[in-house]
Amino acid sequence: MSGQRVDAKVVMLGKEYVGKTSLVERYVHNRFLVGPYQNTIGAAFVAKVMPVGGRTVTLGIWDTAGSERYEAMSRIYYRGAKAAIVCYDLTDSSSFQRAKFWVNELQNFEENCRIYLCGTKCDLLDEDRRRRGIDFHDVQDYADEIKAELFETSSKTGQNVDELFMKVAEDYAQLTAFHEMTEADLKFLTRFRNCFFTTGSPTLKTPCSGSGWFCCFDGVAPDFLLYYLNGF
Ligand SMILES: Nc1nc2c(ncn2[C@@H]2O[C@H](COP(=O)(O)OP(=O)(O)O)[C@@H](O)[C@H]2O)c(=O)[nH]1
Ligand SMILES: [Mg+2]
Repeated sequence: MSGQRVDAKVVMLGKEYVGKTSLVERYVHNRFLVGPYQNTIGAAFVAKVMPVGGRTVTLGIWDTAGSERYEAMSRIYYRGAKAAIVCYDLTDSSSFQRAKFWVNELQNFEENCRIYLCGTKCDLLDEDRRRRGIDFHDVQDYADEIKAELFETSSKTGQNVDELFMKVAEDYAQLTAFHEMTEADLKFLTRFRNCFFTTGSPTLKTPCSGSGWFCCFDGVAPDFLLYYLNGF
């Protein structure tokens, strides 16, 4: 993939055999490979271009090995990642414990990386509900606690796979929209220092005393505004 511009680095994490490689295969090649299990050695890289709104985002996906033997290496792969898809097998509760390990790692060492929890192999639950190894609500509570998105996917049927990666790309595109505005908007916003502004285009309302930024929003604060404000 040399020479291809990658916008967002995405890393696949999770215990061996949870289905990380299958998820990438389904997403990138729209296929599900059957046959003897092939464990990923070290890590594999693929890139895929996604149209998001009027833009294109190239996701550069690192598919890691997942086994404890390669744990130290995985750290290299999640460094600088914008998103981590932390996988667990819906039928294997131990894999969920292992997912928590990766979440802790990310929280400690890569705090700007967004976390997407992904429960894999949901087709197995369609076959037999009793195979669910982790209660959905427990995972949802955990996802809320760590501010992660939660998806349940099947690489076998394709269920929710595109949706997962689309969400990753959309979130990333939204985040970078702030950055693209930085220069011009910052100059613009500087004119409104010490003023109130309303949602939409900032309009001068009531000048106020004191220093720093003051703002009041008629509706929901536009994200980019909060971004600037937090930066001050
Ligand atoms: N039924 C079912 N099996 C899956 C699914 N995803 C992966 N598998 C199987 O689980 C095993 C491990 O998958 P793999 O993607 O190699 O896991 P990895 O070690 O996390 O990369 C393989 O035998 C896959 O065929 C799925 O969505 N449904
Ligand atoms: Mg693999």
